[in-house]
Amino acid sequence: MSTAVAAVDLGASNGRVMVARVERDRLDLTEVARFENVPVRVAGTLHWDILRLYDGVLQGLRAAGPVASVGIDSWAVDYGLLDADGRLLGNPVHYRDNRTEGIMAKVAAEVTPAQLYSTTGIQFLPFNTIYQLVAASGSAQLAAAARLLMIPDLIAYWLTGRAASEVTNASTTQLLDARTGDWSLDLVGRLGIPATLLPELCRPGDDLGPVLPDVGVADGVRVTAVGSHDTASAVAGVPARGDRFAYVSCGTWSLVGVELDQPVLTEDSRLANFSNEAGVDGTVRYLRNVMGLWMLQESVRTWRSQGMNVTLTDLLRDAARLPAFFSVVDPDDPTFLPPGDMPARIADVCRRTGEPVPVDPPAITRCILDSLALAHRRAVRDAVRLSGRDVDVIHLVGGGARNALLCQLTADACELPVEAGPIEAGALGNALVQARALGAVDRDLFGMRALLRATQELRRFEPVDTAAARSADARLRVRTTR
Ligand code: LRH
Repeated sequence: MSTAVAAVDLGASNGRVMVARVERDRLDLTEVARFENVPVRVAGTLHWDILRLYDGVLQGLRAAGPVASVGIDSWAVDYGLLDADGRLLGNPVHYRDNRTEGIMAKVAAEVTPAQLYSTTGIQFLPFNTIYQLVAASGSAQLAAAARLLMIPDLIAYWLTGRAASEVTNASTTQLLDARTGDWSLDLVGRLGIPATLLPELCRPGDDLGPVLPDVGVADGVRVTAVGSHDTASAVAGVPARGDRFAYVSCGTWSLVGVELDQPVLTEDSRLANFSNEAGVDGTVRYLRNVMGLWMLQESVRTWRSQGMNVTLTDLLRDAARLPAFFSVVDPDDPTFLPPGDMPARIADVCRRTGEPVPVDPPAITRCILDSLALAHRRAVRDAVRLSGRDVDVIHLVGGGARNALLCQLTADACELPVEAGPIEAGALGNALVQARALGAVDRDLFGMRALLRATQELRRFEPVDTAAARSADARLRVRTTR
């Protein structure tokens, strides 16, 4: 007897509803709906079109057919605010909006970075929820807010009426205490954030209740909390054999790191800007955010808006013919974070650092992929050094696993084999946590991973040419101040 569950996986560029059929030794995944996620700028602020996304979720659930449970995961850090009647107060703001510029320094004046890190263990990224809330302080909207719900929690609330904050995503707020796993009320108080905004925490596998009848879909179907941070579900969906592995969850972002039992809260870890995000089953996702395929997505968008007829297939084919690691940038340069003309910014950074300036789309594509592979190298090496965890293999999961050139370059740059796939690691991790909560599989995290190894298509890339990456890495270290 198989159990069917629906995994809702919302990403920065699209959302998907997938149906997984799970048996003791079988796991099939079918996409039943895919919809675009197009942010909208209103009065100078970049927003998520959350009702359009919710509608996509509802349509997907209608298309899913009978399922026993629904689980929702999405990108991290962003939230909606509800008033005392439970109504949404405006569209959630996009983490790439510039309202948090300069806010990190403001927070540092209240709570030193060392204190903030030793409490939360979270990487300093300008868009973390903590900075978004401080940026919004004094606004009429925040004053009117009774509750804050992260994006997947908001969708779950609309489906069930239950307001809870799932812990893997809550950890990305930079407001959670990494040792206790609870909200840091001390931190929240010091920053003047009303503690009443923060809902009770729940964990992957918790039952959030049935879908309400007036939602009009999947009436009575249970909603189960999953690793609601997409990266948490993707890491649960890494088909690793043991614990000697690093992962690259590669999509809009590359999230690069290792899985641990305990957080690493040292000064060295803070200085290397590593995060201890909460994972499924109490694990720690010790990782760094690397800018990811955003740089390529945004370049393609720019070229198309300039009337160029580029396709990803052509770009990757032409880029593969160019010399390796000829021109590289540091993808973590904050200049690459906002939307806009990416090729122009890459050229500027190359000029500034004395790298050859890539001029045409294939050369720019090549520069992005080489640069990402080098950033993967640095993050894997830092994770190993700072955590003491040795690794024999890198699992590259998510949409980036389709990109054979990036997988090979990552193997070359990291000097380690790369196992690529599954592409849908997030949806699979989401579905397996639900299936386990329903009793359809009786496995721990590694048992679930064995099921993934047995059922999903994986490709292996051995390191071939490691010298070019090594010398480009050395060159980049000298040329950039970061
Ligand atoms: C990837 C992701 C990542 C976050 C970013 C905001 O989708 O969730 O883990 O840092 O989006």
